Amino acid sequence: MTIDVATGIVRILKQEGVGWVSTFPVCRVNNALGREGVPMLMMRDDRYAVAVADAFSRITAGSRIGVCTFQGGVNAAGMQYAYAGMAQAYEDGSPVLCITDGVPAGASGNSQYDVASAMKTVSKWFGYLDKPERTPELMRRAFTMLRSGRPGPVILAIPNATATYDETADPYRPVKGWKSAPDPADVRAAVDQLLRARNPLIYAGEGVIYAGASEDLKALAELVNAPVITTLKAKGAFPENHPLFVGVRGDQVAHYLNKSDLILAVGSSLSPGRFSHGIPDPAKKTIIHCNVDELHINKMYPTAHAVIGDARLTLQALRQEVSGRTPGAGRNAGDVAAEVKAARDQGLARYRQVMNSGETPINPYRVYGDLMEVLDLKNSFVTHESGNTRDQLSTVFDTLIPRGFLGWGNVSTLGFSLAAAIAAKKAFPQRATVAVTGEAGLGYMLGNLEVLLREKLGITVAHISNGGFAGYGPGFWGPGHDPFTHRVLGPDEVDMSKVIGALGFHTERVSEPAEVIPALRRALEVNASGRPAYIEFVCCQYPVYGQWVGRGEG
Ligand SMILES: Cc1ncc(C[n+]2csc(CCOP(=O)(O)OP(=O)(O)O)c2C)c(N)n1
Ligand SMILES: [Mg+2]
Repeated sequence: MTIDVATGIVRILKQEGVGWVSTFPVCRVNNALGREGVPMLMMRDDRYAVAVADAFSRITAGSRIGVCTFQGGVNAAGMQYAYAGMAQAYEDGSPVLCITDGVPAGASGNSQYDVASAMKTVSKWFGYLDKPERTPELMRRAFTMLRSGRPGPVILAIPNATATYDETADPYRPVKGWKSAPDPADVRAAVDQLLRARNPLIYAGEGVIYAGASEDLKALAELVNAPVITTLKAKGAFPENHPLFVGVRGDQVAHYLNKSDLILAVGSSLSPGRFSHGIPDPAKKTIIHCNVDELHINKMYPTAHAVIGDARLTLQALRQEVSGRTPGAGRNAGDVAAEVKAARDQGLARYRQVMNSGETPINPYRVYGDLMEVLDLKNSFVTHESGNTRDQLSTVFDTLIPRGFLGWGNVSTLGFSLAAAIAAKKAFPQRATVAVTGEAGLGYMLGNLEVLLREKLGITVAHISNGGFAGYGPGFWGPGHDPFTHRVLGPDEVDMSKVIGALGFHTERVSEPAEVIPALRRALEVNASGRPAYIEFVCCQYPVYGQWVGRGEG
């Protein structure tokens, strides 16, 4: 059977279980998506087309691959705008598939912007379909890259979507994806050190979530009786009501990072970027680094022992080795759980206090505390924005299931929370879904709010409305830092609930702390029937949250 390239790609996507594709027009593959009956989620700009697909891959831990299309080729306007989304997916290692038009043969060098070189900087793999017969080959490679090894975006450029080939010549079979198990000698060496350590700390990264290894992480932590911290992106990899859970950030996390003599890092790059901890006094600690590949080994800190392989297989091997060495009993280390509880209680005390605050304007922690009370934390999804909402929620929000909360951003691009909430609704339609944002994130989202109405996505946008970029307030980062770029029109000047209400959202404006819970309940109830909601919480600026440790200035 002779078919055109676009149709071939779409049929392969169907074979790979792709149920919908996010897009911003125009991309020639879209015609075949329409003809073949694959729903398109049309966003209102190209960056969000990428971000929704990216977030879908993250939220489903790569078990369902998010796919997007956008404009490319000679008129790469869409791609230039989508670049921000791809850069973010690349930065955070998200296995998203981006399909775009390629520059046709004979047209290279026509525009200033060079598609191939730009795309190579933001992808794990960039494929250019230079011959229609290669459609199955490139799709196989794409899904191999997406489902195996270190996750990252794959970009395919299709220069001629209407060229034809024989579909039966190289029949496509879905790609399974492969995992690697660690070298047993490395596992033994790691466990030697682990059992010798006085104060080991488990440092869990997002690789644990991608590997579906949360249960194994819990079992290992219990076996070695060691406290656990997670990165922002791994928040939820370990149940945050577990007695061994220390936190993502906060004084108690700093305490354990400082106190530890051994760090067992699993599924984390250990890169002290903008939004993660560094390792304080690394030369005085033994760092055991379990990662899916070598890219991050010996990167910022000397690795004492690397254990290279899939996080789940690694954790299982470590468990087995520890059990074997300690006749099933694990590591006897005293009452670690009681120490963790005391440290957590102390570290969280000042936040717990403001979670009950009756002050006006409302303290943002009051909103977070009330949100935790209203939501079923085992059947909901919350995400933050760039700014104080990230810093505050990652300090106090209790996440009980993997991806009950999406932490994101090695660097964090404003506006992603809306994309994350949309993707969460697509992934788990039954879960209450809340994006918490400040005014900067809201500004990025505004054009895309229409999508929620059109697609009947019952999501609540909770706006911590504080009239400015609170983290950039005068003097917050010391004299001279950004005090000139922090004020925007706030709740006294603009009523965003009216603005967004006029679009068709259920909206409320809440100024009284006692109204936070009832307003959230009303919003979630409206969401259940597919209507989006926006709540403006009139809040004070309160740039107080747990700090990142061991990174110096910056
Ligand atoms: C695309 C992008 N540009 C710039 C930034 C830098 N940035 C981070 S937070 C922020 C302002 C946040 O202010 P707001 O949304 O009001 O949140 P608040 O901290 O007041 O709660 C800015 C400009 C960013 N994260 N992403
Ligand atoms: Mg603000």
